[in-house]
Amino acid sequence: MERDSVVLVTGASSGIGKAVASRFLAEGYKVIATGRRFERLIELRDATPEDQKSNLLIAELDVTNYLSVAEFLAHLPAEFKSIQILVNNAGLALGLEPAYKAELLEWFQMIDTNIKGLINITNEVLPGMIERNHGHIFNVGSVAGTYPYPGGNVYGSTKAFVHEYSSDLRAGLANTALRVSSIEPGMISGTEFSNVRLKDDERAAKVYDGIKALSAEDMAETIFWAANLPTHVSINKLEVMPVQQSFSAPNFYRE
Ligand code: NDP
Ligand code: 8X3
Repeated sequence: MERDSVVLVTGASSGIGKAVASRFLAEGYKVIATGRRFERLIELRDATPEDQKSNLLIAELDVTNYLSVAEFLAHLPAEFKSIQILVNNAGLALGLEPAYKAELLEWFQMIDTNIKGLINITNEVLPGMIERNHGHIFNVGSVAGTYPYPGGNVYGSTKAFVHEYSSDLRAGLANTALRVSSIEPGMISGTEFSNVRLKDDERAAKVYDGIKALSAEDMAETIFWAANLPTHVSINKLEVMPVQQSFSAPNFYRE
């Protein structure tokens, strides 16, 4: 991608999205950084070096609100209109309870954000990419979409959707130059993921005890690398784990 390309990042107010925004800005890209917490986006802008600030557009955007997504994208300033890279990163897990104790409304919120939010944005950005026959869509999935675990419930299922949707999307774009990549990380520390999931900062911090997990910057580097591969190279799916994370065997209930 050319260094002045426009990158749209959802969920740029913290964690991976924020790191992705900063990574691309540092390389001279124009970045549209979005999220619900506008004050966090202002902090991102304040922390951005002066010479990069004019390349950053921050905007409050809830990906679950289809109408405001469409409205926002229809009224982008001219210099930010031609989005070449879309990083569908906004997402969340809520709860780790067994299914029979889970909150249905939390499940709805995960579906609305991780699935419907992701397709809301994609649907709006795609026509422009097709018109220009140029673009790269990154969907942030998770290893939770491949490997089930107790309490994964609807979160894992939404990430399985991200995995499959990325492939289906790419299949439909087969006669174009567009690329679609499902980026599927394992454990990442230093983001707000576990704080949001567990609603308990102390418990959230313990999740990472004794593990050198991935960082948001590791994922930003991965996405930056994939975006800058030669244009004939497509990373369809990429699973990334910390070395200290791996797989477990199926579980048996014995009489
Ligand atoms: P964070 O909680 O730090 O970041 C999540 C981001 O999503 C925030 O910027 C939040 O912004 C945004 N977001 C949530 N809901 C909405 C919404 N309705 N509209 C717009 N933005 C929204 O977590 P991470 O950085 O760790 O997570 C980023 C992505 O990576 C998620 O999709 C997550 O599932 C995935 N992931 C995380 C892993 C981890 O271990 N941390 C591992 C694998 C995948 P705001 O609240 O301001 O709207
Ligand atoms: C986040 C990784 O393993 O906590 O998607 O589900 S995990």
